[in-house]
Amino acid sequence: MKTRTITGTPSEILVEQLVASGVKYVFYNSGSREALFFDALHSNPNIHGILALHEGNVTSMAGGYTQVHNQPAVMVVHLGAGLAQAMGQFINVAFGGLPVVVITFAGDTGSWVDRINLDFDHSFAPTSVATPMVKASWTVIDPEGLPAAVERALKVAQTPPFGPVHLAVYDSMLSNRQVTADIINGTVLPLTAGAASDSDLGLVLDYLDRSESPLIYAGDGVWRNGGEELAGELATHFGAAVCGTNVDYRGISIKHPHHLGEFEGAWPDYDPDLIFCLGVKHQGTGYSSDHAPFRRLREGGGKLIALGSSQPYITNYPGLDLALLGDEKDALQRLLKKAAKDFPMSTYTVKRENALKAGKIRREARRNDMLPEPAEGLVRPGVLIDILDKELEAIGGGIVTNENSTASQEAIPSGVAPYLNTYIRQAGGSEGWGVGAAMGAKLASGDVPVVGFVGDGSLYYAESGLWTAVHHNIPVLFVITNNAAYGIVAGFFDKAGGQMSDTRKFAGVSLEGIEPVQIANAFGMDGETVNDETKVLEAIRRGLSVVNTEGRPYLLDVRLPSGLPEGGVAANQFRMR
Ligand SMILES: Cc1ncc(C[n+]2csc(CCOP(=O)(O)OP(=O)(O)O)c2C)c(N)n1
Ligand SMILES: [Mg+2]
Repeated sequence: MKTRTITGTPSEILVEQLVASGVKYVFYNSGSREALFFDALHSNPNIHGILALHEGNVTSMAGGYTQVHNQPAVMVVHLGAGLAQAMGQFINVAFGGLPVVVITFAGDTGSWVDRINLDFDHSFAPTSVATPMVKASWTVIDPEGLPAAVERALKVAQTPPFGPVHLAVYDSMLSNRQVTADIINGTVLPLTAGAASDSDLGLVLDYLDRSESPLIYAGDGVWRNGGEELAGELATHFGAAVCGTNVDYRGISIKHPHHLGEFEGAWPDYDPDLIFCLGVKHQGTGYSSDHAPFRRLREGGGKLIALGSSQPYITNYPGLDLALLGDEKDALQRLLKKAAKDFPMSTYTVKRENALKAGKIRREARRNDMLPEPAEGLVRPGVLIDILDKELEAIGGGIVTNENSTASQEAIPSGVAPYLNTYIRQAGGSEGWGVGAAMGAKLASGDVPVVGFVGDGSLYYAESGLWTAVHHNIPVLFVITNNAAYGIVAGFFDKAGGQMSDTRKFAGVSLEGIEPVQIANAFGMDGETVNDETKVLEAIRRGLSVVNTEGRPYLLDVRLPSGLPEGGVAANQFRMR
């Protein structure tokens, strides 16, 4: 183990340890009590502070950063108040199991007074608000322990199951007294789960071989270990249909021709006799219907098996026939090797045809939904997503952080591996992720282009993030799918069958009279409105060229058909005068 002793202020020691651990960025929002910390951060040329103007964006940037390569991100928010503001976006970090380390400072609310502005009561614990959202949290009292606490936080965040960690540091450490401490050199060694046994993997192959209609339900455990393509190959080999979760379609690319889309819609349609849950965290709605797929499987004599690198990947499956803990990529490599030898691909031609047919039918249905009749002055969502996907592939592929449901990546045409574009989703469904996530993704991806594909409603949770893109010159192309509504919510209001659906007047979901380009301009970003289908191609090309060639952020406000339900209009809502 390599350590070196340094003397400096606690703030300098903290920053020095972050640098020694290989942390390149600290995502933050500033506050006055942390003056010496931000001074030390800004003075160190080996690490960069990235400023967001709201803690939601601090969090989504840090989260988006980790979603590209699964390496840890560090963020600092101001005291208890900043931490509380961050928590809305922490839903995405927590559900995604993202290795984000959040650092806050906290005052002593016991010795002299029991009220300090913006602080939580430390008798209750400075980590209390974060507790439900993090994997571990510690309050740090001794400045000499800062290096160890930082290294431990980074290590725990990236130990399977990956997840966020909170460090609350007493703000008595923000003074300028000199402290001597041991800095721990070197990034935390990447950890992988152990390997599943040969005999257990043999059982998986037997299940796949014997099943008439296998369904592989793949999730984030697969891409975290770099197993996406192998997982796709396994599905192709055995003629298994594929599905994902609507918060993560990367386990097996949505472009895989066997992909049926989201599990919820896929299983009733395909009626599998085997569900192979592969590195996927299943979640539900809190009702007994959550177990419906597994009940149906059991009643039909089907099998339910799960393989993943840690416990969350086997948690929500009642009555598993086989549960395997092991690194997903390693397992996939060995499964494919053994399959090539003992389970010839030609055996599964009929199953492959069935899976292909099912994938095609479901994809076409989704595409049709996104390609209604053309309308003057509007761009159909299917046209937009097709062009975006194609143009990004044409320049070698990129990352799309996708926070919209109107122009879903579920609708893009299938393709042949290797799939060049990566679609990243907000892992916990908490709105306000897309603007920050795109910037975090870009900081992580380097030269790989990033498109922030953001619904209009989603943009308005986080629009000040556009300023961050300008201020730090993070060249992201923001594409706003502007349907002037909380479209998805409006759809549910309609289905609820209340007065709004009877009168076709919808309250609380119409977002008329907002101009995203003006918002971008006000924050110093150029942009344009696109309201003609024939102009989408050139606008996307121009946008990609601005970000990739000129190296600055840009925004396209794409006008889609109204997100209100058919025949719906905005209700007249309360006006004070
Ligand atoms: C923090 C949070 N608040 C509220 C919601 C409920 N919600 C889900 S989608 C959505 C609106 C999304 O609007 P937009 O981005 O315009 O997407 P569209 O459905 O119109 O494509 C809202 C408010 C949520 N998911 N998260
Ligand atoms: Mg919308």
